[in-house]
Amino acid sequence: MQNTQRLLVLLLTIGYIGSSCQSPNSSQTSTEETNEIDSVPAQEFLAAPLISHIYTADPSAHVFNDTLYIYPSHDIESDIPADDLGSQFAMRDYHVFSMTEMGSEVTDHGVALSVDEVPWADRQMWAPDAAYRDGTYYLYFPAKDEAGIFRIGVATSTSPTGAFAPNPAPIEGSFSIDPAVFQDNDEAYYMYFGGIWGGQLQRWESEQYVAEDTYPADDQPAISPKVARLTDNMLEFAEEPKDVMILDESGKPLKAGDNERRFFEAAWVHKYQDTYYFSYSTGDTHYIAYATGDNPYGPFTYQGVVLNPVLGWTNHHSIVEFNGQWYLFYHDAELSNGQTHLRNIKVTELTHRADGSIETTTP
Ligand code: FUB
Repeated sequence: MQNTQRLLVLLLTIGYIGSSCQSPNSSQTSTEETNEIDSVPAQEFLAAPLISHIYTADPSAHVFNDTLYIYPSHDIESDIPADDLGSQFAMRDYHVFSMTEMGSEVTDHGVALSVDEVPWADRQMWAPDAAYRDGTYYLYFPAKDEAGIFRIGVATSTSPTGAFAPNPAPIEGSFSIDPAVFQDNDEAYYMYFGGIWGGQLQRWESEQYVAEDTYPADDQPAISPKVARLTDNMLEFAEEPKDVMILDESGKPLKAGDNERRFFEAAWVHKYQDTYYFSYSTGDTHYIAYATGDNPYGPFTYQGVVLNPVLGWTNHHSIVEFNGQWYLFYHDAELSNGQTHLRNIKVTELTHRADGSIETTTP
């Protein structure tokens, strides 16, 4: 890693520890109600927050009927102490946002789904995604059940903005976090998912849940994200989830100790000129990285960095084409002055170079 990048990661890590030590009863407690969010100077950032009346994160953007819809997490204050499992991310509902064109006003369509409406879900509604098929919109979301195990649920609506009606049980065979649904040209839909540490992927390595965190040795292949094609009704996995292999330049799986490149969470797939781009967060090294392949199952070969570290510990994004321009949606913690669990979504243009590589964005 270059020295400047090391410094940036160090500063962000310090910021994380500092923010997690702040009292939840600090002045930020009332910001959601009063809309008085103190912000650090906007000129230090590449982009301004898209929304400032509530905290939002993990923006999954899609274009439906020529309108851009954003399906983010809704961050909230919590008195749960911060830890490496992300217990402080105590979100309880989702809002949907829309923009008729880039730069236009962002409309908040209100609560689209609440944890209180989902029979199987108990807490922590983390990063969602959405899809459309045959007149129905699908909202996919992770949440912990009463046993504290992350599962992935689905809810449906005839409107892209909801309200969404949840299925009574999570998707059978689902686990971990951060679902991202990609529609290929042949009308097949694939769900990518998974996250280590608080996302619990490391607890499923033996294909059943083990309430203990075991990680591969640094010189062993890293834990892989998962992919499963969805059934035609979009409500179930059509197959057992498979490993998404991310390879290095010599065709070997990235190693568990390769923290700057290995998968951590926040999977996303887009297709550009017949190439499949699998992008993801490297978690504790704070990058959005990407790897490319020639089919939706991979393997994908590591290519580089889409987004450098943001203010706040987590990095999470989506990539979408809207009116002929590609965009990178992401979040940082500008509005909360770096409080990692109180984030705000942003957008900037994304460039594919002539050789297909992606220009790195510094936020
Ligand atoms: O928002 C909660 C979690 O933080 C998400 O699921 C992760 O991707 C990270 O952004």
